[in-house]
This record gives sequence, structure tokens and C-alpha cells, in this order.
Amino acid sequence: MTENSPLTTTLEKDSIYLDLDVRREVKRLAELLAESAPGLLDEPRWLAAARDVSCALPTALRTALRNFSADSGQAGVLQIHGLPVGPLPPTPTRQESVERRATVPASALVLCAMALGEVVGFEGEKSGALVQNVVPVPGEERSQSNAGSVNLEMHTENAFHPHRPDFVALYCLRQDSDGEAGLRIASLRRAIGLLSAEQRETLAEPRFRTDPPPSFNGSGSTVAHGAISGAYEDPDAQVDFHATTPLDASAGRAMAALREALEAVVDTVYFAPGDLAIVDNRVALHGRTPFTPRYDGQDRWLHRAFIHTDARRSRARRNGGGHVVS
Ligand SMILES: O=C(O)CCC(=O)C(=O)O
Ligand SMILES: [Fe+2]
Repeated sequence: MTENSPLTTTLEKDSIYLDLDVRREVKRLAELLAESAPGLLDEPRWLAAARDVSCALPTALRTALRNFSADSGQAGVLQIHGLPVGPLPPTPTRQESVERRATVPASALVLCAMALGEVVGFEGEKSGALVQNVVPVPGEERSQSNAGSVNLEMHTENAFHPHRPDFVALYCLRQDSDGEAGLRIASLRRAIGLLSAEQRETLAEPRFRTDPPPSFNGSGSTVAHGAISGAYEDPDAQVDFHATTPLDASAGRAMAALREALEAVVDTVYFAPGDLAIVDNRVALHGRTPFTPRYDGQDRWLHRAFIHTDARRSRARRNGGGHVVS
């Protein structure tokens, strides 16, 4: 992807390993940003500082992010290893947990995200917070949300929403102690060739419906849509294998074939602290393997942020021009 770029990192497939000097500089910038007034992630003043500081990220990292945003490659994901974490409190266990304070890891996440576009939250999800905690929640084990710990079905993030994220960024603060939890990623670019022309045509027709979760108060769209759309040879995906319903039997068969094709190309990422995975939500689906939470303060803990490459497109759904999409 970036073979000719002035990288001072090791590039391996769709991953970059930051060199020590790059790590130190990213940590320094994240610490600087963490101290910027008012120290709160969702505040316009802090976000303006984050946008500025993001432009000062080391060339190696900015180059990788810029190239990824132009073309996320066959894998549809970029993994960055070696970002700062620092000392952590116990993993939160509350439902709807979010990070509002500009901690060092949350600042580093926003710095990387800002190099791709604008960070956005959704009013109907975790109170619109820009950085959310992905943690297992007691009593939610079986839920098909990121609070659960059963297998999380492959999905386009917020597939029901006309302004679903372009990118979903997941930043690991703490991995589960058994190392069982894996982020599963399946690229439609790798799967599409496994489908017949007839299946592709059916998938592109408005023969599917995806209902929003109740918390969105009917904001998404319940109109019929294609599970894939756009260029025949390189389509976008819009499907959630838990929430999307095929509207007739042959659409159901095409959706089953799509699922099988995606399963044939899936990659599983086992995070270490300081790893960031950025999923291109247009061309890749993601899910998570089952794991066993302990609720002992040492459970798996990710920060998550959503990115729009062109925030202007969602302006009508962002009250006051802010960062929260309704
Ligand atoms: O837990 C994970 O690895 C991913 C969960 C997920 O799909 C999300 O937070 O959007
Ligand atoms: Fe997700």
C-alpha cells in the first residue's frame, strides 16, 4: 500500500508497527492534547485542538492514514501497533459506558481519527459520546451489542442509518485475560468474487430491511435497501446479519450466500494494548468471537470512535453543526 512512502515504520500487509521514535512522538502529542482545555472530548474547543495536533502526527503515521483513507485495500482494515495506553483504572462494567475525559489513549484515538475525517457520535447510541467504551456488561452476556460476550454477528456498523460511519476505529486498552476475544473482519472486496452474477444482482436490489435499535427512536430508515450497492466490481456493503431481514425467499438465499462468502475470507484480530484497528465500514463487515468476562476490573476494554470522511453530507442530521448525528 505505501511501499514508496517515507515511512519510519515496519509495514506488514495491512498493519504498521510504529518505531520507538514515532511511538514517543505520538505519546507526546497525545499527552499534550490530553492537557488542552477543557480536557473534555466532546467539547468543540477540545476537538479544534485535536484537529490541529492531528496535523502534527509523525509523517509515518499520517502517510499510512492518508493512504488508507484513499483506498482501504483488499482487507478494508488498517491495524496500527504501538499507540500509548498508560496506567488504567479498572475496566468499566456499566451499560452505556463512555469516555468523556481527554485521557491519553482517548486523545491518541481522536488524533488518528482526525487524520481520516471528522469524529461523530449518534444521538441514539451511548448518549452521542464521541469515544465509547466497548466492555462486557454483567447481565448483557447474550446481547447482540458490544456489551455482550457471545458471538457478535458480522455487521456493517449502524447499517440502518443513512449516515452510518465511513470508518469504525477500535483501540485496545486491555485484552481479555484468556485472549479469547477476537475482532472478526470480513472484506466484501475479498468475498464478492465468490458470489454468482445472479446472487450479486439480487443483493443489489431493494429486497432487504434493517430496523434501527429501539434507542434510536425511529431515526434510521426502515425503507427497503440493497445489501450491496455501487460499483458492480467493488460494491459497498449495507448488511447486519442480526438486524437485516431479507424480504423474500430468493433475497434470503442470496443473503445466506453472502454470509458464507464473507465467512470464507474472515480475519480475526486478537488485540494487544495499544493496538488500533480501523475498519472501512463501506467495504468490510465486523463482528466478535465469544469470550468469558470475569467482571473483575481486568476485562477486555476497547475505545471506539466513528469517522465521517465528509461531515457536510450529514449536516441536516447534526443539530447546530455539532458532532452528534440524530
Ligand atoms: O468487541 C469488538 O471487538 C467489536 C464490537 C463491535 O462490533 C463494535 O463495538 O462496534
Ligand atoms: Fe460494531
